[in-house]
Amino acid sequence: MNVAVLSGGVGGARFLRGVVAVIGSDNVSIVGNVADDIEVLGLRVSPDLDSILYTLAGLADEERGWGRAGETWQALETVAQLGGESWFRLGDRDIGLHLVRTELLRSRVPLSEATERLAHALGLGARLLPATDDPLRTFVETPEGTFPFQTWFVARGHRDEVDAVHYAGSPDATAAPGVLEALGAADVILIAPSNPYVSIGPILAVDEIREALERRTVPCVAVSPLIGGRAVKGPADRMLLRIAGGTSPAHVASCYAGLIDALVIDEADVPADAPVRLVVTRTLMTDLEAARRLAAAALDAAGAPA
Ligand code: FO1
Repeated sequence: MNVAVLSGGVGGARFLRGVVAVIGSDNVSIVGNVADDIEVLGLRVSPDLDSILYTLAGLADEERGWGRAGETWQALETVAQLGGESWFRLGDRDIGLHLVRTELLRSRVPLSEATERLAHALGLGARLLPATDDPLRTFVETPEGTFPFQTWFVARGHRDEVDAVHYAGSPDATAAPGVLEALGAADVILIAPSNPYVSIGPILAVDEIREALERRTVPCVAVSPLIGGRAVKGPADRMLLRIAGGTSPAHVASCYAGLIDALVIDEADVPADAPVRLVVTRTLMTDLEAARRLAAAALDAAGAPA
């Protein structure tokens, strides 16, 4: 069975670990968000792809939610001492990966190929595909102004309410090599429990990818990132409240209108009045076993034997 998963960073990466635990890594293709990528200190950082790489390679700092475990910060301390840009915290080990990626991109290797090389070097079995090789960046519109994603998220601590999100570059972005093939070959498509606006939204803003989901002939199941209407981490609940008007399963499902056949929700959410079939289970991924159970529930909701 081939499974394609659309995924953002932290929550998505944990879910992916569960998917891989259920069906093995060889048949899993991941379409990752690149719209929160950022250039820092001349280095190209792809936070969501890196969260997936580190998590599936067993290198992630689970507690912090981003970057590598056992990280040290000497390079960044030096940067700060010298008056360089240090608001976006890059650890020493993490910098090693960004150096390799940046060098590859500078020598005109596309992001998809650079990611494949990094994934191979880290021993990933699953295929990790950036949604696009083209420039695609999330901007958030707030009462304080419009900000690039990481300025709002990290520098401003995502405190500003968000009125709208837009994805610069989306009209011209095409799916990266392998993405449409992976979606076309999938027996099941899953949408990880990631933020619908800033993690999955940019992937779906690539027309070819959205159209592939609209045209799908196989089940597509999303997992809600909310538990009892609240985000486990991050601003998804506040964004849904302000942009979609609420945090019920129906509001989450509305983000994926026409694209999903079922939504997996938590026991703490009320399964009423949603435009798609709702499947209730425990969605908090406290450990690998919980992630495995959630992945199995999502696959089951798609009618795929786990
Ligand atoms: N998140 C923070 O809140 N502060 C940081 O300084 C920070 C640095 C960082 C460096 C590399 C990386 O891969 C991720 C990093 N993140 C940081 C997380 C990241 O900005 C967000 O969690 C994702 O972009 C949201 O999907």
